[in-house]
Amino acid sequence: MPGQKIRSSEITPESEYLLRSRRRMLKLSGLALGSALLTACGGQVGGLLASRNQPTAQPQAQSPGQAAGATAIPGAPAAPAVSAVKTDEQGARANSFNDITNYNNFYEFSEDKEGVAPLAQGFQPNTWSVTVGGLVGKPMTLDLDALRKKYGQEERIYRHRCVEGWSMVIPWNGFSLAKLLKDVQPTAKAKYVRFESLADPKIMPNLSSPFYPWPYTEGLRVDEAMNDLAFMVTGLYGHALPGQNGAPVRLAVPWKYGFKSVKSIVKIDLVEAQPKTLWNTLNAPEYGFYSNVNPNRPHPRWSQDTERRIGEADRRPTLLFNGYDKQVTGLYTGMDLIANY
Ligand SMILES: Nc1nc2c(c(=O)[nH]1)N[C@H]1C(S)=C(S)[C@@H](COP(=O)(O)O)O[C@H]1N2
Ligand SMILES: [Mo]
Repeated sequence: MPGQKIRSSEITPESEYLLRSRRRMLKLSGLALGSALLTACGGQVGGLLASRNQPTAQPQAQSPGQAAGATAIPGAPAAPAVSAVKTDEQGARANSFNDITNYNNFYEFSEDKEGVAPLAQGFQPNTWSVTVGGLVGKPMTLDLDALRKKYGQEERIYRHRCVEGWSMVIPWNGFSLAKLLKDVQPTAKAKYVRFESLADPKIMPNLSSPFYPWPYTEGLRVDEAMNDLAFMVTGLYGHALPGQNGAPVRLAVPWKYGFKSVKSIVKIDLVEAQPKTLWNTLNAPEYGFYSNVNPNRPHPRWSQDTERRIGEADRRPTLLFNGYDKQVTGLYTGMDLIANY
């Protein structure tokens, strides 16, 4: 995709803080600096603040049929039903299929955003299933086909804001998480939902990294999870969800930073206590449990005031709750959003 490459070094990766502990470990183990381990976090600390506004090509308007390498969803309608929920920004154009599928954070594969897609080729998830259990009346295990048959597919065009300071507009296909949760009948004790990603070392090379408490886990409060915006994603641009975007099913929680939108989900549990999450376990001061998009609460190492929309030259202001305030402020009435970051 000539002219559309966005270098990973333009942003400050979430993995950046690991650099120091890696240096220490490498020193201890007597390995030379500059090894392949370090190049994964090639960006400089503060790279975001250096504001490299390099112009990139505008995303091409691309119909799903033109998307290279995309597979049709078996049994899915050619054009998924367009949602009654108007979630797209006025005048915003969705990012191209190429942008969305070649610039990815999926650390189980790689810490290099452009390195994920090649590694996730041939990722064949159709036989995987998702188990929903814990504090529920009716536990369920469903594979991708069963999920699609039971819950259908609608389109949601959502803004996606990564904590690293970049964003995209993505036309997802899927269904509201609330539909699935209602079906399993959470008990009165259930206060949180815990999500767990696939962790298969045969297909995910970076699971060998000792720096992460795999498997990738995330969590939401039950009322957040029941908000209609919380979306179970099974497709993209009318196609099966590519491996690099979190096949067979991933979450999209558009009012929170991207890392809350857990990929390749194999397990969903209703639980009583606030679940541990991968990023919060690694670095609690930087990555809180809530992680609502909030320009008023800087990340300890960079501002969250603005963002770079992939495909745009200039940074744009970041909005509270990523602009979804009308739909979600009710969830946080009376809560201090800085203390509960
Ligand atoms: N299992 C898992 N889920 C994950 C991640 C990951 O590394 N592993 N990265 C998160 C981050 S930081 C972001 S920004 C989004 C990226 O989603 P995308 O590649 O589809 O844009 O996925 C989130 N979900
Ligand atoms: Mo992210």
